[in-house]
This record gives sequence, structure tokens and C-alpha cells, in this order.
Amino acid sequence: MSSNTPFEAADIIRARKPDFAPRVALILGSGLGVLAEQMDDAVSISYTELPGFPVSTVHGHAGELVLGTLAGVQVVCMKGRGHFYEGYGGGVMTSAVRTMKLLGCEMLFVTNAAGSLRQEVDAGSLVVLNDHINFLPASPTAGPNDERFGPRFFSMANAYDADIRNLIKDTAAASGITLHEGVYLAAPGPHFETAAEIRAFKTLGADVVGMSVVPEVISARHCGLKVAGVSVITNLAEGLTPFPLSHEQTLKYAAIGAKDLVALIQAFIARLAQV
Ligand code: R1P
Repeated sequence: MSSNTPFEAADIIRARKPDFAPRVALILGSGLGVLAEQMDDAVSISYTELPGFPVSTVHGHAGELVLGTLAGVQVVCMKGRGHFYEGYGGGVMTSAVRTMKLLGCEMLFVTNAAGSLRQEVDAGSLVVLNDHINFLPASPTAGPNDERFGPRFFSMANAYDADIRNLIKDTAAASGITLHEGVYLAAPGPHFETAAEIRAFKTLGADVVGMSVVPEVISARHCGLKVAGVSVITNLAEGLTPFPLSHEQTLKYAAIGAKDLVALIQAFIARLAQV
């Protein structure tokens, strides 16, 4: 959709923190907003003040944009995201992602809470994403194309940048953090998946399942942002666990996994400052 909202949001952000030149944009998923507490010189702006930013209706998504410095690097951090199931449609995150691009970010680092399709990768684990499968009903780039941000047709090869992923894996190894790797499948939600769906998704090649990430990754690749992604596993997926799934469980285990996630991202950003 052709819209000036990303330009309007970028102007508001620049006015709130002059000379701010972020390299990295971070999106913090369910219960993962704690990372923003590690930022220095932080300025917070409510999504309600930013045109095009989806006001979060989900517990664990603060709905604040935080501008500041993490491990010596200027970053912009979305504490919470909008989801397809909240009724915003497939382009739920497009304007926000384009705003990050206009601010000068080179990279989008997405985080999320997800279910694991691998029995050995249990709650509290981290999984670096190497690709995705889109089970949402539409692309965020369907509809009229806004040429100011990217072309009509674009490649999703190397969508989760291999060089960045290797740097994240090296960082995890050097920090003593166990990091798995896998493919994220986006389901529409808000209901959790059935056991039969999970069996099907596993056959298709998915390792983790959630209800986000993909719209923002597609939007980021459209406008030329490099992408990194890490899931915090908050549960084994339906059919792999006797425990009933709930958002309360998501938030409980996100808080546990967030400790390693925060350490990993801080160490990664510190390394990024050297390259
Ligand atoms: C389910 O508990 C919620 O947590 C995850 C799922 O996608 C769903 O929205 O949220 P994030 O993907 O935003 O972390």
C-alpha cells in the first residue's frame, strides 16, 4: 500500500531523539520486552503516538518503541508487535518495518515466543531461524506496490542472512549459550495448532511454530533490510506434550528463556560493533 505513514513516524522519532542513527532494529516478542531494560540513554515512545505502528492487544507486548544504545551500538527496539490474528491483516507490521528502514537501520532482528516441533528442544531453549514457511493467508506485500520501498517482485533467498546467523552462532558458542537452529512456521492463530497440524508441519520441514515473524521478515526483505531471527521456545507443540497450551505458559517460559536471549543479543551486538 502506498502510504506516507512510515515517513510521518520516522519524523516523530527523529524529533524525539535528534542525531539518533540506529544500525539495528529489534522486535521483541511475547514476554521478551526485558531486553529493552538493558538499553542506555533510552527514550520510549508509545505506539499510540506513531502512525502505522500496531497498538498491541496481547499481554506481554508493551507497545512501546525504545530508542537507545545496546552494547555500544545505537538500536531501535519494538517492545511488542502486532499479529495477524489481532485483526490488522497481513500488512500488520509493514509500516513499522519501513519506519526502521527510514531511520537508517541495516538489520532487523526479530525475536518471538514459539512452540517446538522437536522433542529434544524443550521450553526455555533458543532457536536461531534459518528460514520460514508462511501459513498466513496473504503476503504483507500483496496489493499495490510502493516502489519507494522495494520492487514488485523480490527474492526470499537467504531471507535469514547466513553471515549474520553464523555470527550469532559463534557468539552463542563463545558465550556458552546452547543455540539450536531451525525453520519457523507462521500459523494464523490465535488458537494454538492441532496435533494433526503439528504432524503435518513437521513433515513440511518446520522446527518451530508461532503466529508472527513472517509478515515483518517479508516486509524487511522487500525494503532491503537484512534479517536475523531467534525463537525462545515456550512449549513443546500440541501432540508432543501432555500439558495444555496457554498464553500464560508462553509468558512463563519466555521469562526463563529471555535470560539467555538477552545475553546472546547483547554479546552479538557487541561483536557487531567490531565488524
Ligand atoms: C501465543 O502465546 C503468542 O505468543 C507468540 C505467538 O506468536 C502468539 O502471539 O507471540 P510472539 O510471536 O509475538 O512472540
